[in-house]
Amino acid sequence: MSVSIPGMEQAECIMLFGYNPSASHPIVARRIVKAKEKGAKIIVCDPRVIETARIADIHMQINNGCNVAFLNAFANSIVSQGLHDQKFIEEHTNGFDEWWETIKNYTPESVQHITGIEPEVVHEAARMYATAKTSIIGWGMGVAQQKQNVRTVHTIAAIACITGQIGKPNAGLAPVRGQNNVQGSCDMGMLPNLYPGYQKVTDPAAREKFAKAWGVPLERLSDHDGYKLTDVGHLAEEGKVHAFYNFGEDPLQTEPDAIDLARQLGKLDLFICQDIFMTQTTMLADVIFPGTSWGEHDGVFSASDRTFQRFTAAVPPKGECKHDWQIFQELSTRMGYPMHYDDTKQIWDEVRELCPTFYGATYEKMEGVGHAQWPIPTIEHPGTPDMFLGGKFTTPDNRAILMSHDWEPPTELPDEEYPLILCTVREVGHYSCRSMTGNCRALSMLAEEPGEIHIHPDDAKARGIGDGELVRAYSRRGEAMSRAVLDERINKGTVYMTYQWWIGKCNNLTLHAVDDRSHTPEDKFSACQVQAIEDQVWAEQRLEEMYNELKTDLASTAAAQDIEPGAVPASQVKRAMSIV
Ligand SMILES: Nc1nc2c(c(=O)[nH]1)N[C@H]1C(S)=C(S)[C@@H](COP(=O)(O)OP(=O)(O)OC[C@H]3O[C@@H](n4cnc5c(=O)[nH]c(N)nc54)[C@H](O)[C@@H]3O)O[C@H]1N2
Ligand SMILES: Nc1nc2c(c(=O)[nH]1)N[C@H]1C(S)=C(S)[C@@H](COP(=O)(O)OP(=O)(O)OC[C@H]3O[C@@H](n4cnc5c(=O)[nH]c(N)nc54)[C@H](O)[C@@H]3O)O[C@H]1N2
Ligand SMILES: [Mo]
Repeated sequence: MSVSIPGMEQAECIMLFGYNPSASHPIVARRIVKAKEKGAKIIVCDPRVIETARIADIHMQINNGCNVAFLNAFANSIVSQGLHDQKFIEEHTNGFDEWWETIKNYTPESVQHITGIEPEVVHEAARMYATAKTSIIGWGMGVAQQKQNVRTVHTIAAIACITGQIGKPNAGLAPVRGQNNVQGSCDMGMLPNLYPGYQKVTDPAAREKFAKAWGVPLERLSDHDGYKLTDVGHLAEEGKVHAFYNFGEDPLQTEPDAIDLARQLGKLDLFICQDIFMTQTTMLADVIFPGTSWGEHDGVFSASDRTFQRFTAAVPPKGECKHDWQIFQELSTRMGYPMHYDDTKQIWDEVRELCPTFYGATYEKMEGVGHAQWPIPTIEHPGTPDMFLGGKFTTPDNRAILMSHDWEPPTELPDEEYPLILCTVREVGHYSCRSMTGNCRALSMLAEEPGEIHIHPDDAKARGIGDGELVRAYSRRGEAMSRAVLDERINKGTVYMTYQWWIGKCNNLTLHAVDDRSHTPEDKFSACQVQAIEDQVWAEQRLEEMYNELKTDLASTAAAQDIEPGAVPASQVKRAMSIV
């Protein structure tokens, strides 16, 4: 994020683009409500009538998968109405003319059939965004989980630049992250192309610095980018990846085309999982390392807005569980590279020493409810709520590069056989792979298997589906049982599932198509069909059976693990595969 989350409250205009904070990030949602109370204009651009749409000044219920077409039209409207900031463009950006070469072809009128939005509404929203003193665009998975995700981000950034809605406090870009510490994993270099602190593995100076600090010969540190998570399955299949160490991730629940992925991961020679619960993925593992949970360890989380916060353990670890960092350290030592830290502070201080942007974020500064917001290059530095102030960007000439792209349709469009668009999202009561919230009784009372599929009443009627009935959803890849919710807040022709459910697993249906740069899967768009189930009594019983079977399997794998560590019998693997 270029802005800070508290700063959102001060903005005069907030545009949410494919982000549903009231379900996903209630704390951010509260800031938006407060901004509204202070008089901010709210624009929501989402194919659903999300909660924030109810307090929005303008809600544009765009068609799914139209992002780049819509944003190009929005940018076109800004320039056509003369709302761009000529001075900012001249002083702080490069490439305007080339950018306009693409954008000029996207009038709101010419793409209305793609976006579904009346041109006058686009013009009004463009005026609202461009003329406010400070505007923020917030986006989430409605942008990230699309084929054109990186291109969409370029387009959004260019819109902020041509209007000068960046480079001043409380105006700019708010791409929110997922979990409490997704930002932290990126900050710490858990990316295939970066060391901690956003230092490129391909940068010889960075490589030399880390090799020296870690006391290893230069050639032991890779000089090229590694593989991305979404590549692991097919690389295992092709025999290019033999071992996979999976840390805090349940890909068989959360990666697309999960049935195929289970088959691919079955080809690994060695599969290690490090988790705090049994999951469908740990069931496939040869070795499971039990880690401690957030209540049992301490460390530092980074929020989406680059804020480091310390957290402390509430209770001691149970049984054989170890802290994640201790597991890594012991493993490393046994593999011939002795590693020893006494505590997380020692690790953190090493991070600070090696990452100039984080240097001033000391444990002392983060004592109690203290925090530190990077870039924070010195001990005295107050931290940076707003980046790029004065229009100074992190390019060699400090000028932003304007980038534009043509719109491309999503990979798998609906057709006669699979006439519905499947869009997969979040819900308020459950979390990601549900290993954590699914083990919480209170939350299970709120929502339980097989989860819901939201369908427009017209689409339900055409299929003889009643509200609350169990249905069969299927695609070219697989199927899942789900419970229909008739919902007028979604657009006709699209169904919505959340990806939390094990029996109602939408990732049996989703498509493994990834953006060519980030390799993020296109979870927001694939084609499917939904079918009524005639015998609802049978379906309810079948649901119960499948759920109990899966829970029993998870428990028995855990028990087997106790007796015979590291040796999951082949029968176990087969069973796990038949469940997914
Ligand atoms: N309760 C709960 N909270 C969570 C999570 C959870 O599982 N449960 N998960 C966390 C994680 S990992 C993340 S990444 C965040 C994500 O938080 P969000 O970004 O809010 O995630 P989603 O609900 O997947 O998608 C956001 C919106 O994108 C819209 N959308 C779909 N297709 C399009 C499109 O083509 N264009 C546009 N403009 N919008 C579209 C959807 O209608 C949806 O409202 O939430 C986090 N918070
Ligand atoms: N169809 C569809 N699929 C999606 C999405 C979607 O919108 N649609 N969203 C995607 C997104 S944005 C995300 S971020 C992913 C999330 O997907 P995952 O990362 O797979 O799911 P999580 O539930 O966040 O957590 C993964 C595992 O971490 C474990 N864990 C929790 N705390 C700790 C710890 O301290 N140490 C260790 N070792 N393990 C721990 C949990 O028990 C859990 O099994 O899902 C993606 N999948
Ligand atoms: Mo996420």
